[in-house]
Amino acid sequence: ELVTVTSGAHAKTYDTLVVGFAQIGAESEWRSANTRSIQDTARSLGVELKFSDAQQEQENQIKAIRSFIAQRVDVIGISPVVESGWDAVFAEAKAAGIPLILLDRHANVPDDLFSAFIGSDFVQEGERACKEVARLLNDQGRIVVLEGTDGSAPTIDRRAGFQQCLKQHNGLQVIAQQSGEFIRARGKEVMKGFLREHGPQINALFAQNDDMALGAIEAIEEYGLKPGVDIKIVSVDAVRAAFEAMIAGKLNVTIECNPLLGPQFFETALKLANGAPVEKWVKSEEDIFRQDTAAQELPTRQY
Ligand code: GYE
Repeated sequence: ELVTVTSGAHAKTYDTLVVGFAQIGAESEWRSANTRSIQDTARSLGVELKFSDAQQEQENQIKAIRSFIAQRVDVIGISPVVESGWDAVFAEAKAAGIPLILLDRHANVPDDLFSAFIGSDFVQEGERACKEVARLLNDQGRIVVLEGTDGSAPTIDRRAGFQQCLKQHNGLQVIAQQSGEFIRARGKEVMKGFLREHGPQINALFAQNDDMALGAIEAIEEYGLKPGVDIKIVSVDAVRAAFEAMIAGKLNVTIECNPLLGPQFFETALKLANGAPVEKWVKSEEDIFRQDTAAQELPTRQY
C-alpha cells in the first residue's frame, strides 16, 4: 500500500522524486525479482530512477553512490554487497544531506549513517532452516552447507542463525561448508566437491539460497543419488523454480525471503524526501514452504 505525503508547500510527490539505486548485480533469481520490483514500481509511480548494476563489486557501488551525490538525487538506495567498508561513502551522502536507505542487505555502520533498513531477518531464516533440517533428519545426521557471498549480511546472519539453533541439536553435525556465491553454477560445482569428499555420508544440504540448491540438485543426480530423498535439501528465497523442484520431490523445504521490496522502498524514500519520520527497520513478513503445499502455492507465487 502506497502513501503519498502531501503536506507543506514544497512537498515532494512521486512524480518529482529522483532516486538513485545501487544494485548488487544479477547473481540469482531473487536478485532479478528484486530489480524488477524496484524498476516496475518506479515506472508505475512516475519516480525518476537512476539505476546502477555493480556486477558484485563493492567498488562499483561506492562509485555509483558518489555519482548519485554529484547528481544531487533526493534519496539514495543501496543493497550493500558486503557488510563492511561503507562508513566513508555513507558519511559523504550524509554530509550532502541526502537520506540513504539500505534495501535487502544491511551494512555494518553506525545508525546515524543510514535512515532506514528495509528487508528480512536473515538470522531467523537460518534458524528456520536448521529446524527444518532437524525435522527431516530426525535430529541425526551429517550436513553440508552452501553459503552465499563471503562477507555479505545474508551469509553471515543465516550462518549465525543456523549455528545457534544447531547447539540444541547434538545429533546434527556440519561436515563441510563453502561459498557458492549465491550462484546456481557455483552451487553445482561446490556440491560436486562435497560429494567427491564425503559421498553418501551426506544426509542433508542447507543451501543459503534456492539457486545454489538447484545447482546442487544437478550435482547430486549426476553423482547417482536422489536429491530430496537420499540427501534432504533446505534452501532460502522461495523462488518459483524452488516450488517446481519441491513438486518434483527434489527439494524438501524453502524458507521465504521476499524480494518484492519496491513499493516499501519508494514509500520510505518519499517520506524521507519530505522530512517525515520512518521506521528504522521495515521488516518483511515471511513464510516456510514444504513439499506438501508446493503444487497449491506455485500459481500464487509472484517471483
Ligand atoms: O537470498 C540471494 C541473493 O540478499 C537476501 O541475495 C538476498 C540474497 C538472496 O542473491 O538469492
